[in-house]
Amino acid sequence: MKYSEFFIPTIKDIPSDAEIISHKLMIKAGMIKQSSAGIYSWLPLGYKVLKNIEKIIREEQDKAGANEMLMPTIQSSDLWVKSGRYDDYGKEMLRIKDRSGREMLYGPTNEELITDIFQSYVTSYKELPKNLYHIQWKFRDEVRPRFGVMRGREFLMKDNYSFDLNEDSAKISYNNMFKAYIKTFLRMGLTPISLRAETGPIGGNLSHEFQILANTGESTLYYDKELESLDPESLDPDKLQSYYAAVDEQHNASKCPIKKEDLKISKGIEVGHIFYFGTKYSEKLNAFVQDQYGKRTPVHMGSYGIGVSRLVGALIEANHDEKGIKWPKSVAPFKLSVVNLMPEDQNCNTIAEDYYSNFMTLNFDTLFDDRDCSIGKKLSDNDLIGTPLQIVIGKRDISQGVVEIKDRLLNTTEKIKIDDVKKVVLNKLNS
Ligand code: 5CA
Repeated sequence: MKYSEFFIPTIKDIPSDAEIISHKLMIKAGMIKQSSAGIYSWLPLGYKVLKNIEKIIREEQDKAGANEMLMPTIQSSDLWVKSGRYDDYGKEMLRIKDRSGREMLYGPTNEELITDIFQSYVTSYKELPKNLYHIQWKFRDEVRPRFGVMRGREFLMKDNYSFDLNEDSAKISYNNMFKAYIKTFLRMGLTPISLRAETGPIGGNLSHEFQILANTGESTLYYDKELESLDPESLDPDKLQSYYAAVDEQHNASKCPIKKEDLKISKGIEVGHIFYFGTKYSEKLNAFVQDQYGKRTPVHMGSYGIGVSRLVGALIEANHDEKGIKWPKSVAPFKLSVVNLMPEDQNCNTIAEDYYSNFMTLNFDTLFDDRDCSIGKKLSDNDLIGTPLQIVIGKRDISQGVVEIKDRLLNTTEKIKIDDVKKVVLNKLNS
């Protein structure tokens, strides 16, 4: 993509209601535009990141055996009346009447709808277990939407729902998702800390929250230091769940079961939440199957959420400096910038275009900064939007036969011979 053709409305003046760094940087870097309180348009740069995050989540869900589908955003109130949550959800639910006066709502979550879909088709234990998910916009009329996409009213969530014959089997499904979550967040370059959590309006008695470490996070976490060095190849959910981890309110220093030297204290942001709630919805919404003895039995369910749009903000909270965003490679909107500081110089142009076409041909999403603007603006914009690797082409360097390669994540620059650049950058992109 040529910068001159891409819509990145970077701005200098940040609205005063942007309190936290990720919100400020998302607006400054032209990623989102508020449309009304807690509701945002995703501009091209922001949308690219959102899609990259979705892709990692989708790949890990598919690998874990979950089936992707898509349920509507607008639901009828009927199923919610049956589950008993139509009143319970209170003002957080956006209620809508259609033209014939039927009560509809913008889904804040999908337990009711998915349970109804399941019960329409599945009648035997032989068809279990099943795990269905979708990535769909939700609406919750939060009392105080704030922090940009971190606590929006409209937000994108990946939510799945597991169906099992009994509790033992449901716990296998739960642990399977637990593991998929850890892998998902590790792939995004984040450090996930899992902890036992309250179940709130979703219900049930087993639940874990997934927080990611970020110095600017809202929660204070106390946890076993082992949780900071997980190996994605050998994750044992039972073992992970046995490590100590707690938020402020749960932590009591005098009762903490681990040694002081093993205890870490850091700030975190909740990005995922999983629940096992047994037969809470299946009994009310008639999701019964015949078991191996021919007896009708309600299915055991779990639900599993990841805040997809919140992750964009959380990733920035975990990865930024005074110049702007530092995207981990796996989610970066562009993996590489080719920054031509001298577009009026034929030599610089030829070299820049050669690098650009080379990396585009190799399928690396590359931003070619071909703009006619000051050198300072070019350098600061590329740092602000956080491209992890940057090839900076300047006239003086070229006359000495070199080009600068900047690693935004390590904060290093090196001069590389013009002819070695492709090889060196390719190695870095693949590492
Ligand atoms: N039905 C369950 C799991 S599918 C559920 O709704 N869980 S939840 O309420 O915990 O939400 C799941 C995830 O969505 C949260 O961990 C959080 O990352 C994200 N989320 C929740 N509320 C918001 C919000 N207002 N803005 C942005 N993300 C949110």
